[in-house]
Amino acid sequence: MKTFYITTPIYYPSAKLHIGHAYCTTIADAIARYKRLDGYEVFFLTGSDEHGQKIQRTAQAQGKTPLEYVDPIVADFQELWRKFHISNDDFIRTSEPRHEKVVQEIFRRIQDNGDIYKGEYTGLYCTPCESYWTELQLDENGCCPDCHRPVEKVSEEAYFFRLSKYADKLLKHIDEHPEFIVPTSRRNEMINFIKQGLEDLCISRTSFDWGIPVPDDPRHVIYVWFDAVINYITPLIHKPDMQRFWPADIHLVGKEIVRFHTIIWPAMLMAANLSLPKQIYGHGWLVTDGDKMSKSKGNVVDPVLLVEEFGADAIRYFLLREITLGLDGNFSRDALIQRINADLANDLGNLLHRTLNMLGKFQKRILLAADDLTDLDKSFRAEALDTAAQYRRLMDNVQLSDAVKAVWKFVGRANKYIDETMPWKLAKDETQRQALANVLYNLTEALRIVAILISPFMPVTAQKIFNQLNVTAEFKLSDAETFGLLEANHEVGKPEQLFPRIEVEKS
Ligand code: ME8
Repeated sequence: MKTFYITTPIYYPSAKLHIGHAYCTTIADAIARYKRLDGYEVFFLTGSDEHGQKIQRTAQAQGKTPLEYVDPIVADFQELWRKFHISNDDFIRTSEPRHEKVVQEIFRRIQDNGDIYKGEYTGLYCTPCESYWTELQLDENGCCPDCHRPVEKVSEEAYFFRLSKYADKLLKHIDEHPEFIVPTSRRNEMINFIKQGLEDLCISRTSFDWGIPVPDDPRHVIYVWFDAVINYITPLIHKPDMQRFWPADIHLVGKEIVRFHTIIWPAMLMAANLSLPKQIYGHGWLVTDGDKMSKSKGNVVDPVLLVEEFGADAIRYFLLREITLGLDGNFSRDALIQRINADLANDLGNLLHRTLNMLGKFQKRILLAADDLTDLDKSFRAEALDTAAQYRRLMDNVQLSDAVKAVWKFVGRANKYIDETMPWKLAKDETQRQALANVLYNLTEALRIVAILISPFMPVTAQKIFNQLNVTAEFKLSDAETFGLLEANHEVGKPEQLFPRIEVEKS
Protein backbone atom coordinates (compact mmCIF):
# COMPACT_ATOMS: atom_id res chain seq x y z
CA MET A 1 0.00 0.00 0.00
CA LYS A 2 1.16 3.53 -0.78
CA THR A 3 2.13 5.38 2.39
CA PHE A 4 2.34 9.06 3.26
CA TYR A 5 3.70 10.76 6.36
CA ILE A 6 2.95 14.39 7.20
CA THR A 7 3.71 16.41 10.35
CA THR A 8 2.88 19.81 11.80
CA PRO A 9 5.24 21.55 14.21
CA ILE A 10 4.67 20.62 17.81
CA TYR A 11 3.26 23.67 19.57
CA TYR A 12 4.55 25.35 22.72
CA PRO A 13 2.06 25.12 25.54
CA SER A 14 3.14 28.57 26.65
CA ALA A 15 0.23 30.59 25.43
CA LYS A 16 -3.28 29.95 24.23
CA LEU A 17 -3.42 28.69 20.69
CA HIS A 18 -4.73 31.17 18.18
CA ILE A 19 -6.16 30.85 14.71
CA GLY A 20 -2.60 31.01 13.26
CA HIS A 21 -1.82 27.63 14.84
CA ALA A 22 -5.13 26.25 13.62
CA TYR A 23 -4.15 27.39 10.12
CA CYS A 24 -1.04 25.20 10.07
CA THR A 25 -2.85 22.18 11.48
CA THR A 26 -5.79 22.60 9.09
CA ILE A 27 -3.48 22.59 6.06
CA ALA A 28 -1.77 19.44 7.28
CA ASP A 29 -5.15 17.85 7.97
CA ALA A 30 -6.45 18.67 4.49
CA ILE A 31 -3.36 17.12 2.91
CA ALA A 32 -3.60 14.03 5.12
CA ARG A 33 -7.28 13.60 4.30
CA TYR A 34 -6.60 14.08 0.59
CA LYS A 35 -3.96 11.36 0.63
CA ARG A 36 -6.31 8.97 2.43
CA LEU A 37 -8.96 9.82 -0.18
CA ASP A 38 -6.44 8.82 -2.82
CA GLY A 39 -5.86 5.43 -1.21
CA TYR A 40 -2.69 6.11 0.75
CA GLU A 41 -2.07 4.77 4.20
CA VAL A 42 -1.39 8.00 6.04
CA PHE A 43 0.42 8.83 9.23
CA PHE A 44 -0.34 12.35 10.41
CA LEU A 45 1.45 13.61 13.50
CA THR A 46 1.06 16.69 15.65
CA GLY A 47 1.83 17.37 19.30
CA SER A 48 3.19 19.65 21.99
CA ASP A 49 6.71 20.91 22.67
CA GLU A 50 6.83 21.04 26.44
CA HIS A 51 10.39 21.50 27.67
CA GLY A 52 12.61 24.52 28.21
CA GLN A 53 13.41 27.34 30.53
CA LYS A 54 10.46 29.47 29.53
CA ILE A 55 7.92 26.81 30.52
CA GLN A 56 9.80 26.13 33.75
CA ARG A 57 9.83 29.83 34.66
CA THR A 58 6.17 30.36 33.88
CA ALA A 59 5.20 27.28 35.89
CA GLN A 60 7.31 28.43 38.84
CA ALA A 61 5.72 31.86 38.76
CA GLN A 62 2.35 30.16 39.12
CA GLY A 63 3.55 27.89 41.91
CA LYS A 64 3.19 24.80 39.75
CA THR A 65 5.44 22.05 38.47
CA PRO A 66 6.04 22.27 34.73
CA LEU A 67 3.77 19.29 34.14
CA GLU A 68 0.99 20.70 36.32
CA TYR A 69 1.27 23.84 34.25
CA VAL A 70 1.30 22.25 30.78
CA ASP A 71 -1.20 19.41 31.30
CA PRO A 72 -4.39 21.50 31.04
CA ILE A 73 -2.97 23.56 28.17
CA VAL A 74 -2.14 20.42 26.21
CA ALA A 75 -5.62 19.08 26.97
CA ASP A 76 -6.97 22.31 25.44
CA PHE A 77 -4.87 21.74 22.30
CA GLN A 78 -6.32 18.29 21.91
CA GLU A 79 -9.83 19.57 22.46
CA LEU A 80 -9.27 22.30 19.87
CA TRP A 81 -8.04 19.80 17.28
CA ARG A 82 -11.07 17.64 17.98
CA LYS A 83 -13.33 20.65 17.40
CA PHE A 84 -11.52 21.40 14.13
CA HIS A 85 -11.95 17.77 13.01
CA ILE A 86 -8.21 17.28 12.81
CA SER A 87 -7.55 13.65 11.89
CA ASN A 88 -4.09 13.19 13.41
CA ASP A 89 -3.05 9.58 13.94
CA ASP A 90 -0.90 10.28 16.97
CA PHE A 91 -0.25 13.17 19.32
CA ILE A 92 3.23 13.44 20.70
CA ARG A 93 4.03 15.15 23.98
CA THR A 94 7.74 15.70 24.42
CA SER A 95 7.32 15.08 28.16
CA GLU A 96 6.30 11.48 27.49
CA PRO A 97 8.76 8.71 28.44
CA ARG A 98 8.56 7.25 24.91
CA HIS A 99 10.00 10.51 23.57
CA GLU A 100 12.66 10.89 26.25
CA LYS A 101 13.96 7.42 25.40
CA VAL A 102 14.28 8.18 21.71
CA VAL A 103 15.94 11.58 22.26
CA GLN A 104 18.54 10.00 24.52
CA GLU A 105 19.13 7.24 22.03
CA ILE A 106 19.68 9.67 19.15
CA PHE A 107 21.95 11.78 21.36
CA ARG A 108 24.05 8.69 22.13
CA ARG A 109 24.15 7.62 18.52
CA ILE A 110 25.44 11.00 17.38
CA GLN A 111 27.89 11.08 20.28
CA ASP A 112 29.18 7.62 19.39
CA ASN A 113 29.65 8.81 15.82
CA GLY A 114 31.89 11.60 17.18
CA ASP A 115 29.59 14.52 16.37
CA ILE A 116 28.73 15.54 19.93
CA TYR A 117 31.52 16.87 22.18
CA LYS A 118 31.81 18.75 25.47
CA GLY A 119 32.96 22.39 25.54
CA GLU A 120 32.33 25.81 27.07
CA TYR A 121 29.53 27.97 25.80
CA THR A 122 29.26 31.72 26.10
CA GLY A 123 26.41 33.16 24.18
CA LEU A 124 23.52 35.55 23.97
CA TYR A 125 20.33 33.76 24.79
CA CYS A 126 16.75 34.81 24.20
CA THR A 127 14.64 32.95 26.73
CA PRO A 128 11.20 33.53 25.18
CA CYS A 129 12.44 32.20 21.82
CA GLU A 130 14.72 29.54 23.34
CA SER A 131 17.38 30.67 20.88
CA TYR A 132 21.01 31.59 21.04
CA TRP A 133 22.16 34.46 18.86
CA THR A 134 25.52 35.87 17.82
CA GLU A 135 26.32 39.60 18.18
CA LEU A 136 25.89 40.00 14.46
CA GLN A 137 22.42 38.56 14.43
CA LEU A 138 20.98 40.90 17.09
CA ASP A 139 18.65 43.72 16.04
CA GLU A 140 19.63 47.39 16.03
CA ASN A 141 18.94 47.64 19.79
CA GLY A 142 21.08 44.63 20.63
CA CYS A 143 17.95 42.55 21.21
CA CYS A 144 16.61 39.26 19.87
CA PRO A 145 16.09 39.59 16.10
CA ASP A 146 12.85 37.56 16.31
CA CYS A 147 10.93 38.95 19.28
CA HIS A 148 13.01 42.08 19.93
CA ARG A 149 13.28 41.43 23.64
CA PRO A 150 16.59 41.66 25.54
CA VAL A 151 19.01 38.72 25.36
CA GLU A 152 21.08 37.41 28.28
CA LYS A 153 24.80 36.59 28.23
CA VAL A 154 25.12 32.98 29.33
CA SER A 155 28.31 31.02 30.00
CA GLU A 156 28.26 27.33 30.82
CA GLU A 157 29.88 23.98 30.25
CA ALA A 158 27.92 22.39 27.47
CA TYR A 159 27.65 19.73 24.83
CA PHE A 160 28.00 20.75 21.21
CA PHE A 161 26.71 19.23 18.02
CA ARG A 162 29.23 19.38 15.18
CA LEU A 163 26.87 21.23 12.83
CA SER A 164 29.75 22.97 11.02
CA LYS A 165 30.81 19.63 9.57
CA TYR A 166 27.54 19.30 7.66
CA ALA A 167 27.44 22.59 5.72
CA ASP A 168 28.72 21.14 2.45
CA LYS A 169 26.69 17.96 2.73
CA LEU A 170 23.56 20.01 3.34
CA LEU A 171 24.25 22.27 0.36
CA LYS A 172 24.79 19.23 -1.82
CA HIS A 173 21.55 17.65 -0.63
CA ILE A 174 19.58 20.85 -1.23
CA ASP A 175 21.12 21.18 -4.67
CA GLU A 176 20.35 17.60 -5.65
CA HIS A 177 16.79 17.71 -4.27
CA PRO A 178 15.07 20.85 -5.53
CA GLU A 179 11.84 19.76 -3.81
CA PHE A 180 13.53 19.50 -0.39
CA ILE A 181 12.75 23.08 0.67
CA VAL A 182 9.57 24.72 -0.62
CA PRO A 183 8.80 27.46 -1.58
CA THR A 184 11.86 28.56 -3.56
CA SER A 185 12.15 31.82 -1.62
CA ARG A 186 12.82 29.81 1.57
CA ARG A 187 15.17 27.50 -0.28
CA ASN A 188 17.29 30.41 -1.45
CA GLU A 189 17.25 31.93 2.02
CA MET A 190 18.56 28.68 3.52
CA ILE A 191 21.25 28.25 0.87
CA ASN A 192 22.53 31.76 1.64
CA PHE A 193 22.41 31.07 5.34
CA ILE A 194 24.49 27.89 5.03
CA LYS A 195 26.97 29.53 2.65
CA GLN A 196 27.82 32.08 5.35
CA GLY A 197 29.17 29.12 7.34
CA LEU A 198 27.61 27.06 10.11
CA GLU A 199 28.84 27.11 13.70
CA ASP A 200 28.63 24.10 15.98
CA LEU A 201 25.43 24.14 17.96
CA CYS A 202 25.23 24.18 21.72
CA ILE A 203 22.77 21.43 22.61
CA SER A 204 22.74 21.26 26.39
CA ARG A 205 21.95 23.53 29.32
CA THR A 206 22.77 23.42 33.02
CA SER A 207 20.94 26.58 34.09
CA PHE A 208 17.59 24.80 34.52
CA ASP A 209 16.37 21.22 34.63
CA TRP A 210 13.03 21.02 32.79
CA GLY A 211 14.21 18.97 29.87
CA ILE A 212 15.55 15.59 28.87
CA PRO A 213 18.75 14.72 30.75
CA VAL A 214 21.91 14.15 28.72
CA PRO A 215 22.66 10.41 28.89
CA ASP A 216 25.21 9.66 31.65
CA ASP A 217 25.48 13.35 32.56
CA PRO A 218 22.12 14.35 34.03
CA ARG A 219 23.35 17.75 35.29
CA HIS A 220 22.76 18.80 31.68
CA VAL A 221 19.42 18.87 29.93
CA ILE A 222 19.17 18.65 26.16
CA TYR A 223 18.44 21.88 24.26
CA VAL A 224 14.73 22.13 23.55
CA TRP A 225 15.05 22.32 19.75
CA PHE A 226 17.31 19.25 19.61
CA ASP A 227 14.69 17.46 21.70
CA ALA A 228 11.68 18.81 19.75
CA VAL A 229 12.61 17.89 16.19
CA ILE A 230 13.18 14.29 17.22
CA ASN A 231 9.42 14.03 17.88
CA TYR A 232 9.01 13.30 14.19
CA ILE A 233 10.57 9.86 14.58
CA THR A 234 9.56 9.05 18.17
CA PRO A 235 6.35 7.20 17.28
CA LEU A 236 8.02 5.23 14.48
CA ILE A 237 11.50 4.19 15.49
CA HIS A 238 12.09 0.49 16.25
CA LYS A 239 8.73 -0.36 14.75
CA PRO A 240 7.86 -1.67 11.28
CA ASP A 241 6.25 1.76 10.85
CA MET A 242 9.73 3.26 10.55
CA GLN A 243 10.27 1.44 7.25
CA ARG A 244 6.80 2.26 6.06
CA PHE A 245 6.63 5.95 6.91
CA TRP A 246 10.14 7.28 7.26
CA PRO A 247 11.44 9.44 5.62
CA ALA A 248 8.52 11.83 6.14
CA ASP A 249 6.88 13.12 2.98
CA ILE A 250 6.20 16.62 4.32
CA HIS A 251 7.20 18.52 7.43
CA LEU A 252 4.84 21.47 7.29
CA VAL A 253 6.24 24.38 9.32
CA GLY A 254 5.89 28.14 9.69
CA LYS A 255 8.41 30.21 7.78
CA GLU A 256 10.30 31.35 10.90
CA ILE A 257 11.25 27.78 11.86
CA VAL A 258 12.34 26.58 8.43
CA ARG A 259 15.97 26.99 9.54
CA PHE A 260 15.63 24.44 12.35
CA HIS A 261 13.98 21.98 9.99
CA THR A 262 16.19 22.32 6.94
CA ILE A 263 19.59 22.73 8.59
CA ILE A 264 19.75 21.45 12.16
CA TRP A 265 17.31 18.53 11.84
CA PRO A 266 18.75 17.16 8.58
CA ALA A 267 22.29 17.46 9.97
CA MET A 268 21.20 15.55 13.09
CA LEU A 269 19.69 12.85 10.91
CA MET A 270 22.85 12.60 8.83
CA ALA A 271 24.90 12.31 12.02
CA ALA A 272 22.58 9.55 13.27
CA ASN A 273 22.73 7.70 9.93
CA LEU A 274 19.05 8.21 9.24
CA SER A 275 17.54 9.37 5.97
CA LEU A 276 16.27 12.91 5.47
CA PRO A 277 12.63 13.98 5.11
CA LYS A 278 11.53 14.42 1.52
CA GLN A 279 10.18 17.92 1.90
CA ILE A 280 10.02 20.83 4.30
CA TYR A 281 7.22 23.19 3.38
CA GLY A 282 7.48 26.66 4.91
CA HIS A 283 4.04 28.27 5.08
CA GLY A 284 3.37 31.95 5.64
CA TRP A 285 1.70 33.62 8.58
CA LEU A 286 -1.84 34.52 9.22
CA VAL A 287 -1.83 38.23 9.86
CA THR A 288 -4.37 40.73 11.05
CA ASP A 289 -3.88 44.06 9.34
CA GLY A 290 -0.42 43.02 8.16
CA ASP A 291 0.86 42.05 11.61
CA LYS A 292 1.63 38.45 12.72
CA MET A 293 -0.87 37.30 15.29
CA SER A 294 0.71 36.96 18.67
CA LYS A 295 -0.43 37.17 22.24
CA SER A 296 1.97 39.97 23.13
CA LYS A 297 0.57 42.12 20.34
CA GLY A 298 -2.99 41.50 21.54
CA ASN A 299 -4.30 40.78 18.04
CA VAL A 300 -5.03 37.08 18.43
CA VAL A 301 -8.22 35.50 17.21
CA ASP A 302 -9.44 32.73 19.51
CA PRO A 303 -10.18 29.63 17.42
CA VAL A 304 -12.50 28.12 20.04
CA LEU A 305 -14.87 31.08 19.96
CA LEU A 306 -14.69 31.15 16.19
CA VAL A 307 -15.63 27.47 15.86
CA GLU A 308 -18.50 27.93 18.28
CA GLU A 309 -19.80 30.83 16.24
CA PHE A 310 -19.28 29.61 12.67
CA GLY A 311 -18.49 25.87 12.81
CA ALA A 312 -15.19 24.24 11.93
CA ASP A 313 -15.92 23.63 8.24
CA ALA A 314 -16.56 27.29 7.45
CA ILE A 315 -13.30 28.34 9.08
CA ARG A 316 -11.37 25.52 7.43
CA TYR A 317 -12.84 26.59 4.09
CA PHE A 318 -11.83 30.19 4.65
CA LEU A 319 -8.26 29.38 5.70
CA LEU A 320 -7.67 26.96 2.86
CA ARG A 321 -9.27 29.11 0.20
CA GLU A 322 -8.08 32.60 1.14
CA ILE A 323 -4.43 31.94 1.80
CA THR A 324 -1.99 30.79 -0.82
CA LEU A 325 0.29 28.29 0.87
CA GLY A 326 3.71 29.82 1.38
CA LEU A 327 2.51 33.41 1.45
CA ASP A 328 1.16 35.45 4.35
CA GLY A 329 -2.60 35.82 4.42
CA ASN A 330 -4.97 38.15 6.13
CA PHE A 331 -7.62 36.98 8.55
CA SER A 332 -10.66 39.12 8.98
CA ARG A 333 -14.08 38.39 10.39
CA ASP A 334 -15.78 40.38 7.64
CA ALA A 335 -14.02 38.40 4.93
CA LEU A 336 -14.94 35.14 6.69
CA ILE A 337 -18.62 36.10 6.85
CA GLN A 338 -18.57 37.17 3.23
CA ARG A 339 -17.17 33.78 2.16
CA ILE A 340 -19.72 31.90 4.26
CA ASN A 341 -22.60 33.83 2.73
CA ALA A 342 -21.40 33.87 -0.87
CA ASP A 343 -19.61 30.56 -1.33
CA LEU A 344 -21.12 28.26 1.25
CA ALA A 345 -24.70 29.37 1.90
CA ASN A 346 -25.28 30.69 -1.61
CA ASP A 347 -23.23 28.72 -4.15
CA LEU A 348 -22.91 25.30 -2.53
CA GLY A 349 -25.95 25.40 -0.23
CA ASN A 350 -28.28 26.53 -2.99
CA LEU A 351 -27.00 23.99 -5.48
CA LEU A 352 -27.80 21.17 -3.09
CA HIS A 353 -31.09 22.66 -2.03
CA ARG A 354 -32.34 23.42 -5.52
CA THR A 355 -31.36 19.99 -6.83
CA LEU A 356 -33.00 18.00 -4.04
CA ASN A 357 -36.00 20.26 -4.03
CA MET A 358 -36.60 19.72 -7.74
CA LEU A 359 -36.05 15.99 -7.41
CA GLY A 360 -38.70 15.95 -4.68
CA LYS A 361 -41.13 18.05 -6.65
CA PHE A 362 -40.76 16.52 -10.10
CA GLN A 363 -39.63 12.90 -9.57
CA LYS A 364 -40.69 11.92 -6.04
CA ARG A 365 -37.01 12.01 -5.05
CA ILE A 366 -36.19 9.18 -7.46
CA LEU A 367 -33.32 9.37 -9.96
CA LEU A 368 -34.23 8.18 -13.43
CA ALA A 369 -31.75 6.75 -15.93
CA ALA A 370 -30.12 9.35 -18.15
CA ASP A 371 -30.45 8.89 -21.87
CA ASP A 372 -30.25 10.85 -25.09
CA LEU A 373 -28.07 13.65 -23.66
CA THR A 374 -27.89 17.09 -25.23
CA ASP A 375 -24.55 18.74 -26.02
CA LEU A 376 -25.02 20.90 -22.96
CA ASP A 377 -25.52 17.84 -20.74
CA LYS A 378 -22.41 16.25 -22.21
CA SER A 379 -20.24 19.29 -21.77
CA PHE A 380 -21.45 19.62 -18.17
CA ARG A 381 -20.39 16.04 -17.48
CA ALA A 382 -17.02 16.70 -19.13
CA GLU A 383 -16.53 19.72 -16.89
CA ALA A 384 -17.18 17.63 -13.79
CA LEU A 385 -14.47 15.20 -14.83
CA ASP A 386 -12.11 17.99 -15.85
CA THR A 387 -12.58 19.52 -12.42
CA ALA A 388 -11.69 16.24 -10.71
CA ALA A 389 -8.58 15.87 -12.88
CA GLN A 390 -7.49 19.43 -12.24
CA TYR A 391 -8.13 18.99 -8.53
CA ARG A 392 -5.90 15.92 -8.42
CA ARG A 393 -3.09 17.78 -10.18
CA LEU A 394 -3.35 20.75 -7.85
CA MET A 395 -3.64 18.71 -4.67
CA ASP A 396 -0.68 16.53 -5.63
CA ASN A 397 1.22 19.76 -5.99
CA VAL A 398 -0.03 21.01 -2.58
CA GLN A 399 -1.83 23.95 -4.24
CA LEU A 400 -4.73 23.76 -1.83
CA SER A 401 -6.20 27.17 -2.45
CA ASP A 402 -6.26 26.64 -6.21
CA ALA A 403 -7.87 23.25 -5.73
CA VAL A 404 -10.65 24.79 -3.61
CA LYS A 405 -11.17 27.47 -6.24
CA ALA A 406 -11.38 24.87 -9.02
CA VAL A 407 -14.15 23.05 -7.17
CA TRP A 408 -16.07 26.27 -6.57
CA LYS A 409 -15.76 27.21 -10.20
CA PHE A 410 -17.53 23.96 -10.99
CA VAL A 411 -20.17 24.62 -8.32
CA GLY A 412 -20.81 27.93 -10.09
CA ARG A 413 -21.03 26.06 -13.39
CA ALA A 414 -23.58 23.66 -11.93
CA ASN A 415 -25.78 26.52 -10.73
CA LYS A 416 -25.57 28.03 -14.19
CA TYR A 417 -26.51 24.67 -15.72
CA ILE A 418 -29.76 24.84 -13.72
CA ASP A 419 -30.46 28.34 -15.03
CA GLU A 420 -29.67 27.26 -18.59
CA THR A 421 -31.72 24.06 -18.62
CA MET A 422 -34.62 25.48 -16.56
CA PRO A 423 -35.88 22.15 -15.17
CA TRP A 424 -39.10 23.84 -13.92
CA LYS A 425 -40.00 24.53 -17.55
CA LEU A 426 -39.09 21.02 -18.67
CA ALA A 427 -41.34 19.67 -15.89
CA LYS A 428 -44.36 21.38 -17.42
CA ASP A 429 -43.88 19.65 -20.77
CA GLU A 430 -44.79 15.96 -20.96
CA THR A 431 -42.46 15.47 -23.99
CA GLN A 432 -39.46 16.70 -21.96
CA ARG A 433 -39.56 14.00 -19.24
CA GLN A 434 -36.29 12.45 -20.36
CA ALA A 435 -34.58 15.84 -20.68
CA LEU A 436 -35.66 16.66 -17.13
CA ALA A 437 -34.45 13.30 -15.83
CA ASN A 438 -31.07 13.90 -17.49
CA VAL A 439 -30.58 17.30 -15.90
CA LEU A 440 -31.54 16.10 -12.43
CA TYR A 441 -29.36 13.03 -12.74
CA ASN A 442 -26.39 15.12 -13.83
CA LEU A 443 -26.85 17.58 -10.99
CA THR A 444 -27.05 14.83 -8.41
CA GLU A 445 -23.91 13.22 -9.79
CA ALA A 446 -22.19 16.61 -9.78
CA LEU A 447 -23.04 17.01 -6.09
CA ARG A 448 -21.73 13.53 -5.33
CA ILE A 449 -18.45 14.45 -7.01
CA VAL A 450 -18.26 17.84 -5.29
CA ALA A 451 -18.82 16.19 -1.90
CA ILE A 452 -15.87 13.86 -2.48
CA LEU A 453 -13.61 16.66 -3.64
CA ILE A 454 -14.38 18.90 -0.68
CA SER A 455 -14.12 16.11 1.90
CA PRO A 456 -10.47 16.91 2.77
CA PHE A 457 -11.37 20.56 3.35
CA MET A 458 -14.81 20.28 4.91
CA PRO A 459 -15.31 16.76 6.20
CA VAL A 460 -18.57 17.46 8.02
CA THR A 461 -20.19 19.22 5.08
CA ALA A 462 -19.09 16.49 2.67
CA GLN A 463 -20.76 13.90 4.89
CA LYS A 464 -23.91 16.01 5.18
CA ILE A 465 -24.15 16.17 1.39
CA PHE A 466 -23.67 12.41 1.10
CA ASN A 467 -26.38 11.90 3.73
CA GLN A 468 -28.82 14.13 1.89
CA LEU A 469 -28.02 12.42 -1.39
CA ASN A 470 -28.48 9.13 0.47
CA VAL A 471 -25.07 7.90 -0.65
CA THR A 472 -23.50 5.47 1.79
CA ALA A 473 -20.21 4.76 -0.02
CA GLU A 474 -16.84 5.58 1.53
CA PHE A 475 -15.20 8.74 0.24
CA LYS A 476 -12.77 7.78 -2.54
CA LEU A 477 -11.03 10.05 -5.02
CA SER A 478 -11.44 7.55 -7.85
CA ASP A 479 -15.22 7.77 -7.38
CA ALA A 480 -15.01 11.49 -8.16
CA GLU A 481 -13.20 10.64 -11.37
CA THR A 482 -16.08 8.59 -12.73
CA PHE A 483 -19.37 10.13 -13.84
CA GLY A 484 -22.51 8.04 -13.53
CA LEU A 485 -21.99 5.91 -10.43
CA LEU A 486 -25.45 6.61 -9.02
CA GLU A 487 -27.94 4.05 -10.25
CA ALA A 488 -31.35 4.69 -11.72
CA ASN A 489 -34.11 4.41 -9.11
CA HIS A 490 -31.77 5.70 -6.40
CA GLU A 491 -33.83 7.63 -3.87
CA VAL A 492 -32.34 10.85 -2.52
CA GLY A 493 -33.13 12.43 0.84
CA LYS A 494 -34.84 15.70 1.69
CA PRO A 495 -32.94 18.99 1.44
CA GLU A 496 -31.67 20.47 4.66
CA GLN A 497 -29.85 23.75 4.98
CA LEU A 498 -26.04 23.32 4.87
CA PHE A 499 -25.02 26.80 5.98
CA PRO A 500 -27.33 29.47 7.32
CA ARG A 501 -26.68 32.95 5.96
CA ILE A 502 -25.06 35.23 8.49
CA GLU A 503 -26.86 38.52 8.85
CA VAL A 504 -24.47 41.42 9.10
CA GLU A 505 -25.64 44.47 11.00
CA LYS A 506 -25.20 47.54 8.90
CA SER A 507 -23.31 50.24 10.77
O1 ME8 B 1 7.76 27.12 16.98
N1 ME8 B 1 0.16 32.25 11.35
O2 ME8 B 1 6.09 26.35 18.37
P1 ME8 B 1 5.05 27.55 18.29
C1 ME8 B 1 0.57 31.06 10.91
N2 ME8 B 1 7.60 24.51 19.35
N3 ME8 B 1 1.27 30.21 11.63
C2 ME8 B 1 1.60 30.57 12.87
C3 ME8 B 1 1.20 31.81 13.41
C4 ME8 B 1 0.44 32.68 12.59
N4 ME8 B 1 0.00 33.85 12.99
N5 ME8 B 1 1.68 31.88 14.68
C5 ME8 B 1 2.33 30.72 14.90
C6 ME8 B 1 7.32 26.32 17.79
N6 ME8 B 1 2.29 29.94 13.82
C7 ME8 B 1 8.11 25.08 18.16
C8 ME8 B 1 8.07 24.12 16.99
S1 ME8 B 1 8.74 21.82 15.83
C9 ME8 B 1 9.81 20.60 16.12
C10 ME8 B 1 8.90 22.88 17.20
C11 ME8 B 1 2.93 28.65 13.60
O3 ME8 B 1 3.91 27.09 19.12
C12 ME8 B 1 4.44 28.87 13.57
O4 ME8 B 1 4.83 29.39 12.34
O5 ME8 B 1 5.68 28.84 18.61
C13 ME8 B 1 4.94 27.48 13.82
O6 ME8 B 1 5.10 26.76 12.63
C14 ME8 B 1 3.83 26.85 14.65
O7 ME8 B 1 2.74 27.77 14.66
C15 ME8 B 1 4.26 26.51 16.06
O8 ME8 B 1 4.62 27.64 16.77
